[in-house]
Amino acid sequence: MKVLITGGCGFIGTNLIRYILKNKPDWNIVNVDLLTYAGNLENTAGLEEAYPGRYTFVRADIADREAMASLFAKHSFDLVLNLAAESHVDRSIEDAGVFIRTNVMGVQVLLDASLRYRVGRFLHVSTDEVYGSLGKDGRFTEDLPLAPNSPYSASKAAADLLVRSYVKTFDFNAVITRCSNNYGPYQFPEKLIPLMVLNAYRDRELPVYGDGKNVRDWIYVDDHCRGIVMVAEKGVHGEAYNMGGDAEKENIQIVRNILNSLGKTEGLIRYVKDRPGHDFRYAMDFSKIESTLGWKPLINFEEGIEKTIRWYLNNKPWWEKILSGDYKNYYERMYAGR
Ligand code: NAD
Ligand code: TDX
Repeated sequence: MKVLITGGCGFIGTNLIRYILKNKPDWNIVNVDLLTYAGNLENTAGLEEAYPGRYTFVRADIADREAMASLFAKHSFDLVLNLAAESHVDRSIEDAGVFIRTNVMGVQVLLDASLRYRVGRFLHVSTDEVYGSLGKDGRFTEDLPLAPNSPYSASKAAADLLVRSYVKTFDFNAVITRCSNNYGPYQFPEKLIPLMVLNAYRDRELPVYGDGKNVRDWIYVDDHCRGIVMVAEKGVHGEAYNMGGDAEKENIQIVRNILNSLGKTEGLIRYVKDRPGHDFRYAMDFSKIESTLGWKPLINFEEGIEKTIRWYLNNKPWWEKILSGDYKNYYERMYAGR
């Protein structure tokens, strides 16, 4: 089985590649990543040697039609798992352009290449944010209308609709996964949990947006990866599947949890100006994937957050290179003259 994973040098992609190499011995992976600020080649360092013949890295842009055509022509992919994206809401508020390019036009390029080169199945990794925001009650179900509120979530919703249109128009074999907030090893320290862990560890202020009462449903990244593989294998053509961690928390609870775990005081908390258009609450109804495919999250929040905090404490060189900007030179060091 020949699998294309896009965005495999990012947070979820690198965890997914490791999960597949370990658990699916007959899946061989080509990882295509542009290595934007969020892509770190050190995340996948050593995998070629550890899994001979099963893992290949290609640096390319999913929105580059010619590059994708030659890649798809060279490999006959049985499966495409599309994770490449601009993924940070705050950045999309500053500049939406690159979000439209990668998250919408990039998906169109991949869909066209997959159709032309007869890829067996296409799995598009989407997000809970496409549904918009919830009040205090209720959960997102797959049949809700899409109502995104940030340029990031609008670009992801546009991609979902493009995928849907290829299913309907071309009978294209695609499935969509929509997952809640992930956390775990290798998450770029711009997102809430790693940012707070690293700031607390270094006795820096913890910037909490608004009153800190916005709610997210947190899932440990391995649970998401297991679900992606399950949907790729068993999901019904044309369907979307929600995943969630069954762990709703206010942001301020997360921050307090991290401070406690690191033995730091709440004096580090600083309430800052709210994010514009800040979604109040996300919560996932994942009964569809549970009843039809037998998936549910296995790692509870208390266990997952401790594992995550420990990972950051044990991997200081990884995040120090990111904070200093050094990680961006890794590609040049590794590949110069090759
Ligand atoms: P990330 O930002 O950590 O990684 C994104 C990766 O995509 C990076 O390696 C980057 O270099 C690569 N990339 C960006 N633009 C590219 C392009 N034009 N061509 C090729 N590669 C490109 O993101 P993540 O958190 O790992 O998220 C992965 C996917 O999962 C995204 O599609 C995101 O929308 C979705 N998702 C994320 C979460 C979450 O909580 N992080 C939750 C649900 C869904
Ligand atoms: O410094 C911060 N302070 C703060 O209060 C940051 C970075 C975030 N927050 C708040 C905003 C959100 O309510 O924490 C919450 C989580 O923020 P993010 O980590 O930026 O995640 P979110 O905006 O919820 O989006 C995430 O989940 C869905 C991912 O980044 C997306 O890629 C995914 O699709």
